Amino acid sequence: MDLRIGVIGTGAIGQEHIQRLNHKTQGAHVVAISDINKEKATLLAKEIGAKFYETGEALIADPEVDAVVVTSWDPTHEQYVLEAIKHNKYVFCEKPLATDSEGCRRIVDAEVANGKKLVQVGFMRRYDRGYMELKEVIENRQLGEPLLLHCAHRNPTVDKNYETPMAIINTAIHEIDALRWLLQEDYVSVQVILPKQTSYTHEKLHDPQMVILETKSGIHIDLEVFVNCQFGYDIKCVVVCETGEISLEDPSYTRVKAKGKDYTTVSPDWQSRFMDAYDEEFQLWIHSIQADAITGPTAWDGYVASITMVACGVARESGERVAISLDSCPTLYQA
Ligand code: NAD
Ligand code: NAI
Ligand code: ISE
Repeated sequence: MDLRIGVIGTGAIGQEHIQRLNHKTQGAHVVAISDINKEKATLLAKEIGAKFYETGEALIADPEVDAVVVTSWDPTHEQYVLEAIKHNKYVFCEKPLATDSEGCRRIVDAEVANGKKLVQVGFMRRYDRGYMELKEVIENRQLGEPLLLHCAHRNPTVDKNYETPMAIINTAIHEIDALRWLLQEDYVSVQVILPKQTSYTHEKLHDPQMVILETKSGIHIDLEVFVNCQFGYDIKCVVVCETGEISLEDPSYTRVKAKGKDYTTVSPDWQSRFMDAYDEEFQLWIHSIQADAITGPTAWDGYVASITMVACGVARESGERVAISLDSCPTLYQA
C-alpha cells in the first residue's frame, strides 16, 4: 500500500515536493496538507484531493498520515520535527533542521531518547550526480589527496526578506553539509570575509560573502555566496588534488549555435538545477521508510551543519577565524 504523506508548508518547495510525491516517485502520495495561509492551502487541498488541517500538529497526530514532510519557513521546522518524533513518525525536514544549534540538539536528543532514526534533512546535493562522482574520485584517492576546494553558490536574485545571516543559514548550509559529506571530515575553523558589495543588493544584505572553511586534516575551502548575481543559478565545486583537479559541470542537455555564438544556458533556479537530485532524494526516502531504516542525511548531520552555521555567524561579526568544535556523536548515528 502507498505511504500516506502529510505536507506542512505549501509554498514554493512544498508544492514542488507534492508534485514529486504524487506524480514522479513511486510508493507514496500526499493525503494531508497544512499551511498558515489557509485560503491558498484549502484551494490546493481541493485540487490534489488531500485533506486540509488547521495546524501542523493536527496533521501529524492523524493516524491516517504515515509520514510527514516539513516545508514551512525555517523558524517553524523544529516544532514540527519534535512533534513527529513524539508520534514516532518518519519526518523529512527541509534545511535547516532548526535555525540554531540548540534547536537541532533538542531534535537529536528527542530522537536518541526515542531510540530510532526518524528524521531526514533536505540536503539534496548528496543525491546530485555531479557531487556523487566527485565523491567517488575523492574516496578512491584517484587523484591523490584532496588539498583545496574552490566553491560558489550563486542565485540570480533573492527577495527583500532575505538578509545578511540567510546567506549562511539558508544558502551556504547546502555546501556546509555537502562538502563535509564529500570529504568525510568535520570542520575545525571558519572565517567569513565581507568583500565589496554588488549594487543589486539592499541595505540589510551584505552580498556577496566569502566563507573560508578548514577541515580536520587541513583542507581549505573557499566558498563564495552571491545571491544577486543576476545571470542565473550557478553552483561551483572545484576539488584540487595532489595529481589533478575535478569539478562540477553545470548540467545541460542541449547546446545552442546561433548568431555567431556557441553556448549552453545557465540553470535559472534551484528547482531546475537540482531537479533530478530532489527526485532521487524522495524516491530513496520512500524506500527507506518501506524498509524501516532511514539512509539519508540525519538529524546529527543537521546538528553538525547548524554548529558550523553558528560559527560562521560569529566569524562574520568578528572578522576573526573561529574554531568549530562538536560534541561526540551519539551511537544512534554512528555508521
Ligand atoms: P515559501 O515561503 O515559498 O513557503 C513556505 C510556506 O510555509 C508558505 O506557504 C507559508 O505559508 C508556510 N508556513 C510558514 N509557516 C508555517 C507554519 N507554521 N505552518 C504551516 N505552514 C507554514 O518557502 P520555500 O521557498 O518553499 O521554502 C520552504 C523551506 O524549504 C525553507 O525551509 C527553505 O529553506 C527550504 N528550501 C529548501 C530548498 C532546497 O534546495 N533544499 C529550496 C528552497 C527552499
Ligand atoms: P515559501 O515561503 O515559498 O513557503 C513556505 C510556506 O510555509 C508558506 O506557504 C507559508 O505560508 C508556510 N508556513 C509558514 N509558517 C508555517 C507554519 N507555521 N505552519 C504551516 N505553514 C507555514 O518557502 P520555500 O521557498 O518553499 O521554502 C520552504 C523551506 O524549504 C525553507 O525551509 C527553505 O529553506 C527550504 N528550501 C529548500 C530548498 C532546497 O534546495 N533544499 C530550496 C528552497 C527552499
Ligand atoms: C533556498 O532556500 C535553497 O535551499 C536553494 O537551494 C538555495 O540555492 C537558495 O539560496 C535558498 O534560498
